[in-house]
Amino acid sequence: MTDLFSSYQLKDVTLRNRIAIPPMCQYMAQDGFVNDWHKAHYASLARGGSGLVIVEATGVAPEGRITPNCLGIWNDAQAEKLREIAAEIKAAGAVPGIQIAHAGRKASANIPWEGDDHISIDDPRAWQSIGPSAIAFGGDLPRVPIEMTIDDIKRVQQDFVAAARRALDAGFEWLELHFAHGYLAQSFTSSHSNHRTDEYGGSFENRSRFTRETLAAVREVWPENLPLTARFGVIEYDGKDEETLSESIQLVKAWREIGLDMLSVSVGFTIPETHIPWGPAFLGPIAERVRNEAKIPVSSAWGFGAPTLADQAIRSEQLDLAMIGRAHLENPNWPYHAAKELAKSDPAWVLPPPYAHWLSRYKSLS
Ligand code: FNR
Ligand code: 531
Repeated sequence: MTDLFSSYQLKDVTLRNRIAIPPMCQYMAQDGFVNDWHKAHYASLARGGSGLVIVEATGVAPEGRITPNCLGIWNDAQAEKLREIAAEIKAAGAVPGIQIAHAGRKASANIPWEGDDHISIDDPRAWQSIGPSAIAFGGDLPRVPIEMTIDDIKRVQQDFVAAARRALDAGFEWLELHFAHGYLAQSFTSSHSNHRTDEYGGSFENRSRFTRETLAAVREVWPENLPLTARFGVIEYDGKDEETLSESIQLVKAWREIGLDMLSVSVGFTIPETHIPWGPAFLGPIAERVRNEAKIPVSSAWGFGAPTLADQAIRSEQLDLAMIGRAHLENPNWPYHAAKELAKSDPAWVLPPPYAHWLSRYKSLS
């Protein structure tokens, strides 16, 4: 019986269990470079015992970052430093993944604990954002992006290709394209944010062209034997859910034919006015529907932090991987605690030997 601690093989990569740590921005970079914060952060997460650790949204271009403190992989020097992160994750026994991203109209923002809003235009740190149309997200991100020309579209698609090449050279074995959360790729697919009248706008076929072309271009350079995945908001909770979901499932089928190996099912976050039914594992049934109808392996996040919920999602074949995010910020050793709660044998040996040897003999004093 497959459960949370069963191994998982996708292409030539095998994960030691079904626990994945989704990308989580740290907002601690300068000029896109990783530093000691990221090295300690990712080493600590990987040593906690998960099967896959996906490095946070990493900008494929300077203007593709969300904030000035986001990671980048638009140059070789940044990739050279990211090599150390991939090596730390691998040394701890997890598979090193990375998410490459372009923030589109949500770019040029303050970090969350400094406002989470657009940086004022007279602030030297601000930059002009771009998007499918000159339509702002709204709310705290009111800046109107410049509508991308066809040349801009081709340039950004090539930025994704170059970023994929650098990620491979840096030793990452799992690539995730950030097609979700209202950033550039998601904003092309949504009629809320894309009012173009050329071949990249109008019909869903046209609105999803950016993602299909970008995926195909990255597939050309990403090795066939390594997982090429994407994260996509399949639903917006904007009142048009059935329509959006069925369009999304058609698109995921098209991506599968282009060469997508797994989908990380998420929410669109394309507009501020939505009614998201937050709750434990709320996306599980949506992910299961995508898995069954698009016939592609899926992962999903959003409230799977209770070990029994994550385990049940795997046992019931709702998910192939359970993404456990904030619960890992709360406790980097979450897999160890999950193994104990799920009464796995020798739970301590989910951790590296220097911890496992002692914890396997240890009765907590609390
Ligand atoms: C995130 N999330 C996120 N998602 C993504 O696709 N790329 C990213 O870089 C980030 N960054 C990020 C930073 C922080 C601090 C948080 C809390 C979240 C979303 C994250 O991957 C995950 O989907 C959510 O946190 C929901 O899962 P949990 O936290 O309920 O397990
Ligand atoms: C979305 C989020 C919303 C509510 C709770 C947690 C996370 N994320 C998206 C992230 C950035 C941080 C906020 C990315 O996709 C980069």
